[in-house]
Amino acid sequence: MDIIDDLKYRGLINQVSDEEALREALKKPMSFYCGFDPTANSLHAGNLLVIVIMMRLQKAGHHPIAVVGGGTGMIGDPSGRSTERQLNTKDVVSSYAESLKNQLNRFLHFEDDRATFVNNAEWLNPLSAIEFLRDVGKYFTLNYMLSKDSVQTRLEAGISFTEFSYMLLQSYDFLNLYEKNNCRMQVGGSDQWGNITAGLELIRKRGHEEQAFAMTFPLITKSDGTKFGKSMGGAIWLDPEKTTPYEWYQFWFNASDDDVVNFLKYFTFLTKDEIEALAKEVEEHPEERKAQKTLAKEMTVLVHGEHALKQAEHISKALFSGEVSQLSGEEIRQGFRDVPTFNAPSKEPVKLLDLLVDAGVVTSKRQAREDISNGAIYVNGDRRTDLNDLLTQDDRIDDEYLIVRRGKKKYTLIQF
Ligand code: 383
Repeated sequence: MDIIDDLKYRGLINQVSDEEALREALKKPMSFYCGFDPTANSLHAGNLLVIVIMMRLQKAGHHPIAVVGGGTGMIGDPSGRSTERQLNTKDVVSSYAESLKNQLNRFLHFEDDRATFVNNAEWLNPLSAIEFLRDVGKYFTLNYMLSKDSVQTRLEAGISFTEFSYMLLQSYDFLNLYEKNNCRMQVGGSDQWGNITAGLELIRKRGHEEQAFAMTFPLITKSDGTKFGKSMGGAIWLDPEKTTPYEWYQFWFNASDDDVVNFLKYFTFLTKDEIEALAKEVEEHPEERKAQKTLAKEMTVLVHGEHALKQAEHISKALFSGEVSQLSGEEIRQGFRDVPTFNAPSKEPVKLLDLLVDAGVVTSKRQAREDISNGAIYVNGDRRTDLNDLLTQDDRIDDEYLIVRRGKKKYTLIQF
């Protein structure tokens, strides 16, 4: 399969500017780029698809140019948004840009000049308004700019001149990379089609004859209609401080049977045969969740590495079986991030009965007695039925935690 056929099999192509010519051009190594604006201190699951596509193209012998938008991030892309963005300060944008750079570094091979990293602040920040209006603005008609979706959808609610101009900056990037880095293609999500084709327009109008290309990927949709890449707590981030590797693992593990095969196609490097075997498993033994397990595994190794995968699997198993005593402190912090935490006020031995009330596990001593007698209370995975049970420092896991569970799922973490 050539790269275009592979991308097509995976359902990854939304639009291509000239498919036949592109197929031909991709027979030789090609430099291509994708841009990422520093709008937060981390990339998120929504950016990952493009990153994986850049990896696929690199594996196929092409040269990725990863662009961080230190310049464009000062302006704000209106594409795919119904409201004006809040501008960030220069310091914030450049610190975000630094974080994105570090994250992007992990996915592409930069050694031996096999990939390039650039920040568009390099050429956009020194550009004067006069130069910009003469060398870029002059090549675009208002009519052309107004016809773009990103502008059309904002005509009613209003769009600032700043965001309106964004497409010209992205076009200028493409031109600049075409001229200086021999870049012949820009890729991005389907929200970027308007900006990318504006770049093609500029390259053509500036008299360049060698063809440049645009390729976009579909927006990921989920079978239940909810937005991809969001969980109840908000966006799913690549930064382990924002979304722990365990949460990341769970996010993929929870893919529905209707979505999981598509996600395997989009995001993993499994072959067609491997994916089809897993699709069969979904049909025949959905309860085993083999496809989900594979997806979660692949995605966790890709973003967080083998060690993080081992931990995530360990945490998932422990939480599923209730046998939490083998967890390390670090695993507990990951797996119990959303769980209420109570700091014991002293290191002295404490009666379980009192602790349950103090930590807010139950609302009254009477309830605590009832729960203990009924066998509904577990400490570190062990059922505790003794009303006089005393907990000491020796009961702690990893010298730090007691994990109290009431009933099937209600956990409280106690630092003791
Ligand atoms: C900046 C300068 C360029 C080329 C592109 C850019 C960024 C672009 C943009 N992209 C999104 C972002 O940064 O805003 N104007 O969050 C997202 N991308 C990728 C992909 C996606 C897009 O980073 O569809 C999702 O991740 O294109 O929304 O010269």
